[in-house]
Amino acid sequence: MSSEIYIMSAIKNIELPDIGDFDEVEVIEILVNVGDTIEVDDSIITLESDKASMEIPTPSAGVVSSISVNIGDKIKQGDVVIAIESAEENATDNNSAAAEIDATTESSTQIMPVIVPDIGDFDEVEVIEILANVGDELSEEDSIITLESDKASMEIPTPVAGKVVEINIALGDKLSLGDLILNIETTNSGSVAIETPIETTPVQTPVTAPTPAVKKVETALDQSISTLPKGESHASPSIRKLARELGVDLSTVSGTGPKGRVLDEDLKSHVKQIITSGGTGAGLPKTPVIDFSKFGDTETLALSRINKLSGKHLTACWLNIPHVTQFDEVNIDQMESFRQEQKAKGVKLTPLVFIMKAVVQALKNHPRFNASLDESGENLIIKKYFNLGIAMDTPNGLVVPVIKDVGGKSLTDLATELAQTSAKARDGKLKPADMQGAGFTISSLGGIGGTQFTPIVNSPEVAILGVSKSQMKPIWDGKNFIPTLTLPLALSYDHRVIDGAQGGRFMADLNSILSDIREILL
Ligand code: CAO
Repeated sequence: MSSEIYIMSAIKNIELPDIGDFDEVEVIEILVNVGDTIEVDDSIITLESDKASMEIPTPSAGVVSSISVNIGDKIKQGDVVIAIESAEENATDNNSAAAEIDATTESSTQIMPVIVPDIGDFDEVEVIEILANVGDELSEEDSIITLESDKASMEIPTPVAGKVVEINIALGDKLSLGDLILNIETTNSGSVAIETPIETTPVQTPVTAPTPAVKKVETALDQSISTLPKGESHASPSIRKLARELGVDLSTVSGTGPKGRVLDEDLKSHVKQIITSGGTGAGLPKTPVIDFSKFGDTETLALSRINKLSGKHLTACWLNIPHVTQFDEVNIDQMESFRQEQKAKGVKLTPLVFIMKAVVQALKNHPRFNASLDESGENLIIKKYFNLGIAMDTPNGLVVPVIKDVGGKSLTDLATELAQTSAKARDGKLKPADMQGAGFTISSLGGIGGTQFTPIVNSPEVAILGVSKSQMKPIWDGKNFIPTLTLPLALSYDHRVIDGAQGGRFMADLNSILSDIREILL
């Protein structure tokens, strides 16, 4: 029997992969035309949800034979986006049709190289973690390495399941698109989950691992949500690259394209304006660089990855949001006696779980506080779900995981979930999805101390509650000073969205819910 390599052409439907926690996302751009020749990982469409825009890459190369979506369509996972005619190199036994059929159905062991997929507009990105070892049995989509650029860190998943036979990179290596990460022995027949071949093809001869398009989309999403100002995602990779070369922060450029997308001419006119205005732009004055060792011994400590990421985010929040902070003190005698009763029965509840339930009640009464401004800054998107971000202190810095559906959970459920989530946070095990989807954030320093502090609104949210340590205080009841346990609260809000009077009413309502906890306990 003789074997040979031949090229066959097949029509493949390219479907929308799993793009995370989104459904029915709008098509805002179609980046290919019928007849275009596209390579693996070329972007084919841009989708936009209320949270992020994301370019969807093709997992297969070929010639676009039809486009099944239109601008404005709302599409979901599994919808056909385009069809391509692909030329595939196949090895088969040309003497036996039966052998050919067997080959398509039987699984066989093969070594597949896993390469760096298209991770967006990044090049030479550093390996900061290797998450797999030789001999590990991996499932599809298990993370294998973490890369870190100056803008984001991202976990790269394996697109196939199998056993790691060789790791080809080391910590500190700088990787680019297509670099070999590891070799994996797989019994997978080589088909890529998101491809839907219309024609059954014989044994495939993979030369590169299939691109993990699914994870790539999540990565793009994570970046736009957690590390990049929202506007920055609304530009093509080439514009982003040019902006980076010119040192322009794209979030400061107003885009005239669809949905505020920054176009080439927008970037150029922005730069021209800076040049004509004297070259300094509207940037902040720099603080002086000082050699502190002149004054005594010093030590230099590198900021952690989380410090750097949260630092950028907090700076953006601080600079973009006109903050007002309103303070109050709540009589929590009733809550404390209930808490102590529960403690005596062995049920440990910290004040935070009561505060979470009370905040949700107050958010239901004041929907403006559970909202985000849309991109134009002219509309408020009110969230009908009640998920709370909870600021948590970890050895590596501040993280804000999200506790979902707080209204639907009991105090004890919340206490358990808080304990599990803070353990995960401290161990650095939180996933991007664990930190997304909040409508409002609570930062509690009550277990640590202090009488008050002014929390920074966690954009794109519009308000945040700071909680300090409760104290026994003498409160005048009209006749006597009564010893009362009081809880200090600080509500910071975005004054573009919330007026002082609304802030005052929210706080008064929260105060009354917390000082009489019967409503929370129902
Ligand atoms: N007043 C008085 N005591 C309080 C209190 C308050 N407001 N809040 C908590 N406590 C008590 C608790 O009851 C507990 O004491 P007991 O064990 O005797 O009951 C103790 O303080 C420790 O509580 P905790 O901090 O472990 O638990 P929590 O539910 O209050 O908070 C978590 C959980 C994860 C939010 C917290 O551990 C944490 O990380 N806090 C820091 C948040 C932070 O960094 N915020 C700043 C962000 S901006 O940089």
